[in-house]
Amino acid sequence: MAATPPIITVMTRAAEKASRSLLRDFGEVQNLQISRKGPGDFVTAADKRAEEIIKDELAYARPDFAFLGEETGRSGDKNAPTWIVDPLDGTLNFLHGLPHWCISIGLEEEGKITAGVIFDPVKDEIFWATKGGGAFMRKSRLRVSARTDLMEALICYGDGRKEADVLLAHQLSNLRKAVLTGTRRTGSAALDLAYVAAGRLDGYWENIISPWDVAAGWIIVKEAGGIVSDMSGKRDGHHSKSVIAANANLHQPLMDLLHD
Ligand code: LIP
Repeated sequence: MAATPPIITVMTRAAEKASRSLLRDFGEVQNLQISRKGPGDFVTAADKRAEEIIKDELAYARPDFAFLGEETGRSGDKNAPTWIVDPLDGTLNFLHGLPHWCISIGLEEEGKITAGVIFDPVKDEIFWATKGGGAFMRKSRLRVSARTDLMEALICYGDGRKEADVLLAHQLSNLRKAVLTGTRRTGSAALDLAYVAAGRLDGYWENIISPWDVAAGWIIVKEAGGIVSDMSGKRDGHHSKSVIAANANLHQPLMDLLHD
């Protein structure tokens, strides 16, 4: 087994440091100060604290890199390598004490994602990948599922934004006619992508999403042999505000079905 790439060690260390703060807060969600960023879009002191920890840790390790975080926005030279960070993906799950949330850190260089780490502290799973280096959960290599028939696929979706409700209802109606095994909705885009990479899900899509939700998972799915794009099929579309990921057999059939 090759040694862990240094950049992954930097990202993992930052995620693990923030996880200690998040796990403390997760044990006391009833005391968390909560504010609304928008309808159903909550931010907690836990999100903000975690992002500060990650930002400081990454800045110490790579002072010349820029930063784009869900809570603090963009800072640094726009032409520099850029961290794209969701300090707490699955915020609503977290707020309700549902143990399905994670820390997502992606690295963008010249417009492409070159490294990603997704850390689920509750299940103690760290998914990671580097461009051309393969995808892993800790030391175990990840491969997407081998299913070729949508009828047998387990497909996941996200529905965080009400603006997409009518479109989503139409897409789910199409899907229910073509997929026997049903659908899943977990509330964490980053873990949905990690699970596609791990072969636990055969596909995932979300019509409205943010770059920090998908940056890390974008490369983890690709390096696990999957295909990830925005809903128009753009492969470097992590800023496009939509996402669809699946194994290589199902990406196009799923996208065709959702656009039908
Ligand atoms: C969440 C995503 C989820 C989406 C939610 C929200 P957050 O990210 O992971 O897939 O449906 O609307 O965007 O807000 O928990 O970081």
